[in-house]
Amino acid sequence: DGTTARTVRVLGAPLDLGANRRGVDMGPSAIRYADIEAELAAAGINCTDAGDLSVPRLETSSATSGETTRNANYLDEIGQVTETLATEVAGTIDEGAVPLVLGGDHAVAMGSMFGAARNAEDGIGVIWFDAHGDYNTPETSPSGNVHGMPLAAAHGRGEFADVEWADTPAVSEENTVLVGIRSLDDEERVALRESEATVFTMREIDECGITAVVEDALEIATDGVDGIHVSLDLDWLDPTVVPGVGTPVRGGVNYREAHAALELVAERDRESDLLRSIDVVEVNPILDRDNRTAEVAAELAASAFGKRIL
Ligand code: NNH
Ligand code: MN
Ligand code: MN
Ligand code: MN
Repeated sequence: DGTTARTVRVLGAPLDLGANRRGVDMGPSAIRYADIEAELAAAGINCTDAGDLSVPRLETSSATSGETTRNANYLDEIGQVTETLATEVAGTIDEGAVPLVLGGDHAVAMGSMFGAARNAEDGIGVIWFDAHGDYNTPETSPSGNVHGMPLAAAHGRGEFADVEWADTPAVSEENTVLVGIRSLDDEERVALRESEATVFTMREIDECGITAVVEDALEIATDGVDGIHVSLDLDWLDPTVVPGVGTPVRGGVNYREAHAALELVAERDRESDLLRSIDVVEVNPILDRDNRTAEVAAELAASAFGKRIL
């Protein structure tokens, strides 16, 4: 209705088992240090911080956990985190707040999406801001890193259909939009092409501009559903802007484009309360310079919740 201020609940998810670079588990601390609370306050948001989920540590996990021989490292541990986080996210939404999940590697988005979908009668859509498609499955992944698979998991594709916590898809393919993509693995590309998801690569942003692309994305993602999940992988931005990410890819969006994109999400949310949950992931303080990437993460989150200049 354009007047109700959002209440945001920050959930830290310091997971690093989904990626092969250590340090991303410190993302939640770095984003808090970048004063996400003040950024959100500036956006007029009531914000509470629920602290960090307890997640299994790499030192006490085995790479080939469980009885499976799947090419998906730590999938059992990550599955536990997914279920815990999904419960937190669903509970937060039930209380009328918007969960803001701080990663952690992008595998945490599975918990966000399965949680956001849990009590959504008409389902949810997703906008995936990322350099990567994150559409691998254990049978296609060249790396075995689960942070390259969360969107495929949310669609229940491939072997995820046999995984208990992923066998009911969280998101319909039709309401899934990827934005800013510029790095896909071969089989991942094939899977995306044959899916119903919409992919806007950097080319579409160059050609049509960020505003037109995100407006289209919002249209597609929100069609017929209860709300959308927004997933922001910081490597969506150009590495010159965000040095603190584990898998940088040249040619990303700049700071102003990223702001414009998330401001559009906020603007649409003011009109129609579409934002159900959001996660901000892949901030790696060890690779960062002066906490710059965490600061960008905090600022972009505030933009998504309606921080305005005027
Ligand atoms: N596509 C690669 C993989 O599956 C890299 C994924 N890395 C990401 N995704 N950061 O956003 O291993
Ligand atoms: Mn990602
Ligand atoms: Mn409904
Ligand atoms: Mn990425």
